[in-house]
Amino acid sequence: MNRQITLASRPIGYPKESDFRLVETPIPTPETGQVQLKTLYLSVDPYMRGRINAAKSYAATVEIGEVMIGGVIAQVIESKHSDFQVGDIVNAHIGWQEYGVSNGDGLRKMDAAIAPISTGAGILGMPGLTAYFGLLEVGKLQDGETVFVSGAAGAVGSVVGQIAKIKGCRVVGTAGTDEKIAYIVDELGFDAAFNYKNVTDYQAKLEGLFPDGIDVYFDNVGGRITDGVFPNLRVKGRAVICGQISQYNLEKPEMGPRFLWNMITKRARIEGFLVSDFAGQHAEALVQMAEWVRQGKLKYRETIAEGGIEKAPAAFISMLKGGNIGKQLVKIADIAELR
Ligand code: NAP
Ligand code: FER
Repeated sequence: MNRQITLASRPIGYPKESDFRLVETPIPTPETGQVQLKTLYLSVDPYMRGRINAAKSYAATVEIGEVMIGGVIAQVIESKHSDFQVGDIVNAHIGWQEYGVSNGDGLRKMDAAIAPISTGAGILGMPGLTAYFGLLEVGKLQDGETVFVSGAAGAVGSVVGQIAKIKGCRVVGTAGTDEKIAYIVDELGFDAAFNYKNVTDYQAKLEGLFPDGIDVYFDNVGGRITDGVFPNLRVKGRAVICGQISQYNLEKPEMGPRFLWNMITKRARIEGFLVSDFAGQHAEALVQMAEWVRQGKLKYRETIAEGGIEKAPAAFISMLKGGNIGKQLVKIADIAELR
């Protein structure tokens, strides 16, 4: 049988495990032009929180009773598709289930010789690409600038800071535990970092850390941390709005200060983006990212929940509450020797 996680109810505030249900269905079999996939790792990501709300935003909402959407790293276990062989490892979008079929659309082959296959959902996948395009294309980062990144120890933020260091920038990050702060400074090479849970006046804290102001702010979290940034932007500064995770589980919208005056005096730019806006350039960016990983210029960590598909809801909730360092994954199965 195939085991799947479906949406049982729409969460109010933080999701609960009871908002999800484990169901068993027959393993789907491939037709001509399709492959059969076995999930090895499942990715749990912040964007999924928005996809289980009733209101559709940039993408379709998951209906009650439907399998949770999401990316996986999977192995081809049967192929009726000329581009894929049994044994191939692919990044696929079959959602939270142990087996699925695909007609090949959106499948990306992984090369285990380059890096462990789990990185295809992290540093060499969607989150890494988000960091790359957000910082370099949207943020138009220039060598030697000053960068502040929120959510700095997560899948996206940890890569943002390291790319900024590769570009010779001064980088400060913020994250929610002292262990994460030590990790990004001591292992990833951030110039400075602070635990946002120990600070109340973010504007003053950032004034101290950036006496000459911030050129690029990479925002993963929004809320009060972000409010503290705008008065500290430099002339021609850029605020790249990648995520607003501090707002995703609120039951009531949070009101903030009116900061737009700063955008006038700093002649600054705020721009949001989706990683998919750059889909046509993902392949070439991954070549560069893989090279940086190979050279040791990009380091990464993964937080991997063990125990199979039934652990996916708990891993998702844990990630939303800060339980992860680097990319949060769920281990589903081992690679098999199939050829
Ligand atoms: P992640 O950072 O690996 O994990 C989420 C982290 O958010 C948690 O570990 C937690 O770390 C932090 N967090 C949770 N609640 C918070 C709060 N109230 N205030 C501050 N931080 C909080 O996740 P990710 O996959 O790298 O995604 C990071 C952000 O990028 C998310 O906002 C996501 O929506 C966004 N994103 C956007 C795109 C795009 O195309 N625009 C693509 C991918 C991701 P702490 O311990 O530090 O609190
Ligand atoms: C995508 C566009 C955006 C995508 C993920 C995101 C999985 C994430 C957005 C967010 O976290 O806010 O195509 O693919």
